[in-house]
Amino acid sequence: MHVIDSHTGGEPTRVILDGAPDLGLGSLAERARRLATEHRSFYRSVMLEPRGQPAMVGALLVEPVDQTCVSGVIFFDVDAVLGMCGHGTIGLAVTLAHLGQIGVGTHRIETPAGIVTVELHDANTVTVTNIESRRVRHATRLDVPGYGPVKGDVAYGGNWFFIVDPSPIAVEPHNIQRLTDLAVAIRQAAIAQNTGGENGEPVDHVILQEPSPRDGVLSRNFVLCPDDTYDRSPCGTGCSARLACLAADGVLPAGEEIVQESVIGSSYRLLYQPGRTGGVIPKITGQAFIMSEATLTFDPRDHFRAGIELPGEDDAKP
Ligand code: PYC
Repeated sequence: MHVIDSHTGGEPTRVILDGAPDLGLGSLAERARRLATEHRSFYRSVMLEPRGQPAMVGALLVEPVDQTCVSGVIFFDVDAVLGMCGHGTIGLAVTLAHLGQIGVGTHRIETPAGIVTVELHDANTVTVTNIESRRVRHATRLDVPGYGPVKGDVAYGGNWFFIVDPSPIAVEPHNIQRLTDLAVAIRQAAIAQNTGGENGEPVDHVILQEPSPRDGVLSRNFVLCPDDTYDRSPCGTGCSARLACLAADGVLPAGEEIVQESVIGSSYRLLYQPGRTGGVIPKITGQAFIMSEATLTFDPRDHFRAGIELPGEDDAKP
């Protein structure tokens, strides 16, 4: 299995070029469902330590249905198949450029959440135009065991986010463990209290947000991913959900650019245009860098060939 690893603002992406199971035909959403239900051990083996690393997102290249797209892609982390992934799309565009498959310019990529476009500005800098993003609940209250009531918005940006602004815990690197514990408790409460998308979609990510102390940077976030790691980048789909909230609150006009940073200080430039159905079309600009090109091997004699699975770990999530 050949892979290329990159990182976008510190968040790793592993693009799988070959050697993955055949997901058959159908829409990308159907193939993503098949990956999630029939090939869980495959994608976990690629993401888990020692072959993978915490916070890594996989990007499986598949044939697009829409032949105007340069590629189809299904993203996943160690715990879930994702609808879309912003940092992963930036990493994918830089990887396709590295392989000589795309050049500077605009290209379409098909994801389970819909078609996104990437504008490659140079070898590392990419603007992703995401699918239409929307806020579905405003200032909704959750009772979070161990923490009490927490208010936040539920918004969609290709994944489902519960967004708390301002964060009750300072969004600082020394607080990462406390932020993680709070965000996990919020996600569990959102699921238990049926506080998700319009059609019952469960919240899969949590954002704890606050103003940034840095000049020219609007805000800083901590983003919890489905695998309980935090996004080292400001999270492209999370920024999309956040833009939908800023637009719905009337505090950010269409076309005005802001800068969003992550808890480790990596940043994206963001803006939106109005969407067709009342939401926003986000544009996210960031940079990715290639880190390695590798061949993954799965030696049958290796006790840990499927990754390190600690007892109870794979069934601990809600
Ligand atoms: O950038 O959208 C994103 C993302 C989702 C999970 C990790 N990164």
